Amino acid sequence: MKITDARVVVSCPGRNYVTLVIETEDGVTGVGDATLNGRELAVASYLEDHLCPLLKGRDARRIEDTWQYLYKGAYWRRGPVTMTAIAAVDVALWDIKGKVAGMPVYQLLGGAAREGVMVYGHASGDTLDELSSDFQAHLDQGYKAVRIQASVPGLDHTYGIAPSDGSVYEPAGGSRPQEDRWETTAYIDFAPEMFARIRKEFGYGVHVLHDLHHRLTPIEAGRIGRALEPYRPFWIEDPTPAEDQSAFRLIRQHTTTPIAVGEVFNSIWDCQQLITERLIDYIRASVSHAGGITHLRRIFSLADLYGVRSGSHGAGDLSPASFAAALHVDLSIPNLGIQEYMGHRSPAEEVFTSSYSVEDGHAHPGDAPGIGVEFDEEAAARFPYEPRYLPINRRLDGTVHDW
Ligand code: EZ4
Ligand code: CO
Repeated sequence: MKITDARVVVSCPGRNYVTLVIETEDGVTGVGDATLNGRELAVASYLEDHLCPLLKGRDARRIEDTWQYLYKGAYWRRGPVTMTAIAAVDVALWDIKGKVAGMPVYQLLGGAAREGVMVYGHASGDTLDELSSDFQAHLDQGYKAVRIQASVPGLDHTYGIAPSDGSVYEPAGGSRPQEDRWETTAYIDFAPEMFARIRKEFGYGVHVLHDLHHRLTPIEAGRIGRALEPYRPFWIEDPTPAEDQSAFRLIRQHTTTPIAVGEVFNSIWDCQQLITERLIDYIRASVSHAGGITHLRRIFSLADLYGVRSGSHGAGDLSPASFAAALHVDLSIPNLGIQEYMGHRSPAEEVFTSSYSVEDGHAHPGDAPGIGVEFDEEAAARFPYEPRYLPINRRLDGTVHDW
């Protein structure tokens, strides 16, 4: 079954998405997400200029061989651009395989290991009162797990606060990066206050998560983890810059608060030490940034050996094609932890039609053959690419800090 065409569509239905479309000689089409927030065109070029010419004429059925051919064949290993491009090819090929078999991809991965995939939504607010009413709104929608973020008093532009118009949080914007402020001293006592408020009001029957977005030193992270222990977070996410794997030994010495890391990871090598030394509890690698279904399953299998569970990234910058692919993996692996779910900004639904559903705090990929997402290229053409950057962070004295 020869691949006859592979093309890349860059569009902005609510935010920028890069979508790979692969077509076979018998007219079956597969889609994969190649979006890398703020660096979209680099992946588009990697695919268009380097991978698409190699795909034409290959056998679409040979997923593993194509993965190895593109990974080992590049010689230059790993990296977000390469691994996002390979992921898009991999997901598009799984989509084709499912459509040809007449089965949803999760059936090809071994079938459902559970009824549904627990997801967490995002509650946020400029004040703790606003956070609390957003938290209640999530409970009303059926969420069993909710991430909490609130503006830190004294700091401009705290990470993770959704706009008041109700649209999905999206940090990228502007033709130059917005500049945020960070100072750990302003934050370190605020986080326990925020958790105390939520637990006091809503009790312990709901999972509560929090994202530190790579901003602390290891010893600060140890302190925060310990201070939050009485409020039993489901996890604290990305406490320190995640490329320094050995830093997590220090955090582990100080706290039993579960740790989730890995949304910026793109290969198993980024988390080998974190997993095998049991330095984390949840691995947040995603289908679209970590080499597709083929490679993510390898990461989750390694994690399973060490009691580490999955907790895949699922922000709005991962397109419906990635979210759907994630659900097929989540439904079929033995060690699901939780799946992030933010939804997508309108008018993404005019471009992507999806078979997945989210109900009562649990998601299901649906039973459409393939990944269950149809991509409308004509609709996408109505929403041209808009250059946007992720923010940068500065400390109060002006030093550039991790965002
Ligand atoms: O900042 O996806 O847990 N979710 C996150 C996200 C990331 C964005 C970056 O593109 O940390 O909001
Ligand atoms: Co995060």
